[in-house]
Amino acid sequence: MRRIFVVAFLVVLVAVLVFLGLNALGLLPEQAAAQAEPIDWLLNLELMVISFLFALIIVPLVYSLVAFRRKPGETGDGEHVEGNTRLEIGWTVIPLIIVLIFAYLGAENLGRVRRADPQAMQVQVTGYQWGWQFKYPQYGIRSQELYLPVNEQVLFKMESTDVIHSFWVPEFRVKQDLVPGRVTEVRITPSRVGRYTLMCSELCGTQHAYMNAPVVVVSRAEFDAWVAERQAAAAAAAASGPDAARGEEKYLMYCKACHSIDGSKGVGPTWRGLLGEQVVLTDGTTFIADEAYILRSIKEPASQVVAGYPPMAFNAEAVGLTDADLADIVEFIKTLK
Ligand code: HEC
Ligand SMILES: [Cu+2]
Repeated sequence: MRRIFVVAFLVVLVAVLVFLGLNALGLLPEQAAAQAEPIDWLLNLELMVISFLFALIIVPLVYSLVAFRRKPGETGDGEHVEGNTRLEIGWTVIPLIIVLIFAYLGAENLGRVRRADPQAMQVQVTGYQWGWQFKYPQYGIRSQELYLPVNEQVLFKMESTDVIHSFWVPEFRVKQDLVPGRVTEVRITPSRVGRYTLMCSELCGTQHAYMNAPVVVVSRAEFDAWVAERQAAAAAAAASGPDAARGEEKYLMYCKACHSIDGSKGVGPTWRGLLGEQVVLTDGTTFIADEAYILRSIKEPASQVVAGYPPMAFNAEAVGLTDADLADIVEFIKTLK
């Protein structure tokens, strides 16, 4: 009897210490979305149960090793034990009940995380190798930075132009895959003003590790000011003609992963000296690269594949590049002698 009390006391003590230890590790980044609360609550509960189960197994095991070890001179066999029906029913039924409780809590929790606000602002997310593009259909703007107003639910509609990517801001907790050929959704209500990082969390090729985008959560007033600024910039860009400096910005955002401008070979051919250069296609045709060829290469990459390369796996239209953007890029390519 005394032994049982000692073991029970040690189980509780070790469980509490393990739980405090796990908490002290600081496993989670700060909470910055309403959806993070129920998720963290459930995780915390699971950590408690895990700590207790750990203690329940390890403490009696270690205690038995020490308390019941062979005494000097003892040579006989141990006592023969033939099953224990009550114990076996107990250790089947109790875990079953715990698992069922967690199934219920998990489902209830998922319901809270998915709760939809019909007023939610929509943002269209496009993931591509290797970057992110955000469109705000309500405001007619697009951006490489994800600006969000605080305390308002956002409905993300997500598409991939190539392979599977995954949308994840650790501070928001929820994570959703982008799957080519369909639209996936996730709802997030940012709850804390600040700067975060969106990262792709599905291995998607050589530049996967750099497939990040800044996330900026601001007040509604600041968000509106940002929208107005983006709209004005887009209008100004449309009014002026093609511009090499803007083209360079777009190159850095969309094309740099595969095309160098210093003559080195990447996933795709370098752009240095591209205009006026002799091009050899996979079907053997050769010609001198002009503006029309460059534009066609971007818009219909499969129609003319440069010899020695795979077809370009990049869809300019899908990531939201307009004809004006492409004209800027061609203007930039012209400067690369
Ligand atoms: C995922 C990698 C990748 C990205 C991103 C990419 N390209 Fe390409 N690109 C290629 C490959 C591979 C080729 C060669 C095969 C072909 O011609 O289709 C190519 C070929 C080209 C060519 C023809 C080049 C030549 O030497 O004849 C042009 C022009 C071009 N890309 C423009 C662009 C522009 C503009 C962007 C950004 C808006 C871009 N590409 C983004 C991979 C990429
Ligand atoms: Cu990715």
